[in-house]
Amino acid sequence: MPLALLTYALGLGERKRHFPAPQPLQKRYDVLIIGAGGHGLACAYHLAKDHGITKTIVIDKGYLGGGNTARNTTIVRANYLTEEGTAFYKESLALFENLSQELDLNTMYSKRGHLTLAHTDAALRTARWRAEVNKHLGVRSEVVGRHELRKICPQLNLSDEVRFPVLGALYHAPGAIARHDAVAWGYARAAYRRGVEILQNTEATGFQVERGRVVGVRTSRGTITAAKVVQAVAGHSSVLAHKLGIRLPIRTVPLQACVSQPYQPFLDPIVVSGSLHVYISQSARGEFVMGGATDPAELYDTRSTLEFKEQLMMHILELFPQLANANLLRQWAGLADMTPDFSPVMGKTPVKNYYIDAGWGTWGFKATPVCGKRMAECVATDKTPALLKPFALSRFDDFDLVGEKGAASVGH
Ligand code: PYC
Repeated sequence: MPLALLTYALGLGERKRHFPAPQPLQKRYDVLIIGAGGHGLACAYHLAKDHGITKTIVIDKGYLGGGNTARNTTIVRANYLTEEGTAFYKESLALFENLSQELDLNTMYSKRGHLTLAHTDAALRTARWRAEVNKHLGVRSEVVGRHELRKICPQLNLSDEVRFPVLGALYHAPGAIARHDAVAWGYARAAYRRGVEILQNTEATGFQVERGRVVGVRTSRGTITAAKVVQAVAGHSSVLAHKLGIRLPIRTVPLQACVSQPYQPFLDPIVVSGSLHVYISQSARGEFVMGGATDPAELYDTRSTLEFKEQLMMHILELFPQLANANLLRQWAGLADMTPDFSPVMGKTPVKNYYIDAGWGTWGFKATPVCGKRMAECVATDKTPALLKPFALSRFDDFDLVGEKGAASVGH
């Protein structure tokens, strides 16, 4: 047994903390970020690194990276349907590729290729549409037929003797997976090293507003004053914004997922079937990471259901009958904040000095680096970066939506 582990187990020697114990609160912060998930922490990091703003505090009602950051299936891709979505996620993918070096922590980023299966002519048409938009913006995506599919994913059941035979797929070679908690911890550590404070178990309970400007946040540990406030609380966005009188066009539904026990390497690409309500990848540890559709009703609850598991397994086995004897290890749920156009909401709000990062639906993890970087720019300069402009909250008043439902991996 390594000596460090032994001394730790026996309670000898000094225990090394990854993050220091919280210090007494400062009188006033330049920026207060509500939500210590990947997005909030990435924003804090980029405020410090790109804009020299280090008097920042990140608070969370739970623990660091314990919300949706810990409750997703870690897929990273840029094969969206709209130009706005594709350009945004293209930048995220580029940032992800270099993230381990940037944060000096292995995020276990693993490029696998991403297949969206088409079982109908309509699905093939959407795949072609996405491929054209993606190529136009310099993102690698192409429609492949069954012959190529067999080469990319020989394990896939391409038989015609099934309910919905596979006709082809959208193949997105840069599609990848990463280690979700490494991403959150990496940003937290890098932000902390630049002077950012992180306060866990501290809930935002209300706001202090003076003459239409937010000037502080009431928390379970008292009021914290700040010049600017950012909310990044996926799964609870409308509840928090409502405390400030901001109405968000969001409905919140659980999104369940599960992993199997670890198995030998079997599946390289990430495989998605919108029609069958299935997505699956195999992690570096060998676990099959799987999910399907969002729950049908609005709910703020992360319970797991047997019904979800049964439906999902039925569909998984249509695509991969070889997994019939695989054992499930764990099941969980996150909370998906769904907007009407399936695109996020980022940038300024009607309340001065209050910025919002919300509405991620089922694809927030893959946006962590770009959202952090661009939200930091927005907060620091008070100007909305070009990449964020299409995702303004005001688009729902202006009827200028960014319809991304066709790029969902998740059934709705
Ligand atoms: O957007 O790729 C995705 C995704 C997969 C599972 C949840 N979201």
